[in-house]
Amino acid sequence: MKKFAVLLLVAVAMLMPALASGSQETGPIVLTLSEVHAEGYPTTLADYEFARLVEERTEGRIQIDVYSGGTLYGEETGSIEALQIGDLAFARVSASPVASYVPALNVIQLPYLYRDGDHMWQVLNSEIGQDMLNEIESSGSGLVGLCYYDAGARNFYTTTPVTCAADMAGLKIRLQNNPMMVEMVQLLGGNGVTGIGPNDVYSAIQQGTIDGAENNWPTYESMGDYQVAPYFVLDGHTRVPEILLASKAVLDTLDPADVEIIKECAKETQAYEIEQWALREQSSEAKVTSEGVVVTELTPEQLQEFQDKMAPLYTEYGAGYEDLIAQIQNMGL
Ligand code: BDP
Repeated sequence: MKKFAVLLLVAVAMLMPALASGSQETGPIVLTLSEVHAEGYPTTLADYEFARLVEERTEGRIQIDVYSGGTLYGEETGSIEALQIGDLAFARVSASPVASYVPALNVIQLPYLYRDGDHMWQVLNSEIGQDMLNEIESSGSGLVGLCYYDAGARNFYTTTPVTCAADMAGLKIRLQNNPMMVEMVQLLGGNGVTGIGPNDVYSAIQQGTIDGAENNWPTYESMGDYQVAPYFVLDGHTRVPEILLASKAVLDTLDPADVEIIKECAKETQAYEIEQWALREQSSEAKVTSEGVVVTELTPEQLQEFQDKMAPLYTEYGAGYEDLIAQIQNMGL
């Protein structure tokens, strides 16, 4: 007993200097942010801007390291699950896979919900969008929604021409990990394929595992998918905002004042990303069309066909949110 107490004292005495010097020389808290997009992509630029602001405002107490190109997690569901258990601090993801953890998010990404980008931003910047963001945190998902970013409109692109909704029949289309999106393609008579990260879509098309996918101009261009699936139909089925997520478990370990700074900095990067987005959307469209992509524009009747076929999603995924959907649809009218 005596011997043990002495040993304990010795151990504590040996540890003391280490602890003391550790606290004196403590460097910044280093947090990791996962991003599937490449360097220079609008969301990646916004991630770095977020990291820069946080480092500046916390006077170097918090450093955020951005890992782009899906090097940490090739699939956003992987990063979301890492956030939930506190293995990762931040992930910039699409709202689409987040809906599997926070189902209410499907409401703000229903097909043909918004008239255009301005309408979407009006909704996201209103109480509706902010309530949705808060819902992520209060849902018990272990996730914290920091802000939204723009991701334009999503369109189908394929290895064979699609000129109307009927042409989608039988096509294998890669989708984000979201059952609502899988059903959307099924309603068109196609087969939705999930489990392929955005950086692997190109090779899946090349190998014939899928006949196409769907995305916005910048991702279509940046991932190189246009080289293997050159038919792009402007059906604009969804506008799915991006979300910058944080891990609740990680935020809980920080000084609450620093958490406030993090939240404030994230919000500030939204305008920056929207600016970068507008530029990249234009340049990506110009690039792929100059490189031989066949763009199909739809007549209002043809567009209506896509819309009609997808309408059952409103009943299924909008159940319980009828008033909210009507409020969104009427906003700005
Ligand atoms: C892009 C989003 C990205 C998604 C990707 C996808 O920016 O977050 O992961 O689509 O389809 O538009 O997986």
